[in-house]
Amino acid sequence: MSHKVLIANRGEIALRAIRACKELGIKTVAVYSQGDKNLKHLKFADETVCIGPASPLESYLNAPSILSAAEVTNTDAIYPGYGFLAEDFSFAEKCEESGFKFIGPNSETIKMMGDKITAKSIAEKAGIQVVPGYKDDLPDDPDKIHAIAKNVGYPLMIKATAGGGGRGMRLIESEDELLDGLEITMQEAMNAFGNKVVYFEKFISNPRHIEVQIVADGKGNVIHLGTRDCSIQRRHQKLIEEAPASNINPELLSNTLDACLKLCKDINYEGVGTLEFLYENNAFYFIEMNTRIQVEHPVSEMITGFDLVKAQLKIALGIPTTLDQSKISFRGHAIECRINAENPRTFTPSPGLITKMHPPGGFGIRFDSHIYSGYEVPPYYDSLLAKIITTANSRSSCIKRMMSALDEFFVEGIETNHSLHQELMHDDVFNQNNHTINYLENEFFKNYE
Ligand code: MV4
Repeated sequence: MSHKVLIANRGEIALRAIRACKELGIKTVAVYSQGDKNLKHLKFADETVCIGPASPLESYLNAPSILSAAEVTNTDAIYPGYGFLAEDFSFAEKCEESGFKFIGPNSETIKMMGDKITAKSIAEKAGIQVVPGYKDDLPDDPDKIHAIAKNVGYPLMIKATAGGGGRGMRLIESEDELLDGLEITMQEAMNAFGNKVVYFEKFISNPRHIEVQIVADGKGNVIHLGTRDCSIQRRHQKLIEEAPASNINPELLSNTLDACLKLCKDINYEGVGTLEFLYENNAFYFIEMNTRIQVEHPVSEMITGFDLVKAQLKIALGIPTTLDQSKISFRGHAIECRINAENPRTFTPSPGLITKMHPPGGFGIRFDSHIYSGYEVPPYYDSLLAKIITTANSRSSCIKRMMSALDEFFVEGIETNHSLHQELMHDDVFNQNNHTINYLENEFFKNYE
């Protein structure tokens, strides 16, 4: 049976998805906004449909328009990628109701994991350690709220159950900030998500950000592709990711990975997914689960040889595939640098015409990007231009390979964070693997001021 997939995304992930479809003999429909008519993947799609004006709300977030495009092209399934509608349970629900397969978990699972309190409870039941805190209903009595917070301990974080990815959370350093902070966080959560329910967590002050990649077929077969360390970030925008995460106690790691598999089996998970943890003082603390493919998926692919996007497509379309942990082996190290169209110090976006560009290449180097000489970066979307991924036997040779890939790579016409990556590849703390989630903002930039 032949399949047709509509790719409801843009940029590098749309290109990544088309490449995977082609390998599987799947027909593709690329949808694009009026600001995106020069996107590279449109040239490789079997069909293209314009879904609206450049503004994301009117195009890539416009569910009726995307579903109409699926209807007129006689699409079987919709590939959401990351961002946009990828974790929007109501979009997945609309796909289900309209007879299009949403490539990912079902809408109930997306909704369940989108509620962070529910996600934490599910994780606990699977035997995963979560950040200690309080996630029951809060009483009205201020004294009782104070008692609960004191029991969690200061500093603590108030997080919106409908938040995630750094949205809807607030640090409370001491009891005199508690009641006002609670009120504000609930109000902000109501405004942003239409849900004011919040929970408390002990503040983990200086952790690494480690995540576990999962693949599940919805029939009880679940595998993991190990860990990624995504600690190099600024304002919740990751800049560098690597696989595997280094220096983790093997027994703790093995127990944590087993518990991640158990979680996915417990909820009969289907598709790829990521369990996010904070890691500090030899302990993993689950924070949330992402039910989509992630930007940084290539580093996990490179250390395992397992194609995550092809797996997504096969699982969703019912193309036979075996998920067998004993067939997964781990080899070497991989690092990804995200090249963004932005000033490397101020992070101000820098859209515009790419007058010249040359991609890096060679052994152990992968370049996932939609840009080309003459491409104009539109101002309407996120600034990701390219992902440079290097793979080598060890972390240190992977870093050296990244230095040489970065030296080959050039982009002219717009500003990029290329030079920031070069500095980081030469940075002592990064090289010694002594960085946490706070390093880039609190130490690296301070040293360069
Ligand atoms: C935390 C935390 C410290 N303690 N929770 C930010 C994104 C969201 N996924 C969870 N986040 C955090 N939750 C407790 N209890 C610190 C962060 C955090 C962070 C986490 C991962 C990667 C980068 C981060 C940057 C700032 C704060």
